[in-house]
Amino acid sequence: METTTVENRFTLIVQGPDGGPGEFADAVAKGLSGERKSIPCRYLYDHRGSLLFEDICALDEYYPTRAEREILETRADEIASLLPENAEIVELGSGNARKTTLLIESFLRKNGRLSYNPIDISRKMIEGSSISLLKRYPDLEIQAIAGDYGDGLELMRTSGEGVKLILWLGSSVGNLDREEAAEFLSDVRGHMGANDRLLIGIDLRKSKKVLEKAYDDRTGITAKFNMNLLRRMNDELGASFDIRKFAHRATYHEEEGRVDMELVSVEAHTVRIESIDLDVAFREGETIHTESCYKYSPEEIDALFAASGLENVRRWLDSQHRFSLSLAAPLP
Ligand code: AVJ
Repeated sequence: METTTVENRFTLIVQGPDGGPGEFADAVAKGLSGERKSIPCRYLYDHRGSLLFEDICALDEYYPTRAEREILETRADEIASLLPENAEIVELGSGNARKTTLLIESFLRKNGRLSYNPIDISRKMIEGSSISLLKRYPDLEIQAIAGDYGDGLELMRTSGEGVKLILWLGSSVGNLDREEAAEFLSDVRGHMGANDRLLIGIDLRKSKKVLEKAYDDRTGITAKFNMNLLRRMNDELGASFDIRKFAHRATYHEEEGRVDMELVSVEAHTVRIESIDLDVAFREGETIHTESCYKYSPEEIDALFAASGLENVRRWLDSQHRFSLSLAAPLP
């Protein structure tokens, strides 16, 4: 009997750490000096933030993860059947890859073997999830990249011969504004061959009530996730944020189809950030914008694809029509 070790089925490429602490410092200096304070949302996702985000995914109020998993549970075999036998999977922002397991199993059942190429910014996360997948599935091979999406896509173009199924799950596209989303997907499109496909999960527009609860749960996990940014500035930049002086707020702007997450200063006060030699004055009620989460109608998804050189091959919704999973092909 032949046994394969995990090691000879695993390759990890680590892209140079982009920016490091200096980059965070620059972003904070820029984001907190202007008239309207904001910090780019990717800084929410340090290791502690990523773990809190995993907790968010298990919340009653946070339906997107369950809705997307429901679609994958019922459609993974069908998705596998729409791709040729030599197809490999490339995943953008794989995280703990829990939902991906459903697809991996369908592809393995159908094709006997599978090459899986996850890309994630967190080396710790990608190593951990890769090792556990390889232990579970002896016919799986993993070439992982710890880096950003751009690094990953570039490497995908030069490596691998099979048809690619690119996964972008979890409505991560919602963090980009609508124009940036079309730019990024055009970029993805540019890296796709004629037979490659994109499987993208996108959260749908829905009632303000449901959305605001999803981003402000009663147990306060999302608040903790948002506040973690203040802790991160304290730990990494020598800032002196008193987290009791800020409150978490999530507001759905119906017309724009966007949830905004903010930190609201509950009183007028000044915060010193030592490493960037900055004193930041807050008025009572003043906000720091920390994340935008765009929601789409089915028509807006079609428009997004059209603007990106993609066409919809098939679209699936969960039973409550809260979330969309689309298989898209490059337009010639
Ligand atoms: C990671 C962008 C998909 O918008 O639902 C969840 C982020 N922030 N709760 C989302 C998030 C607070 C999440 N995405």
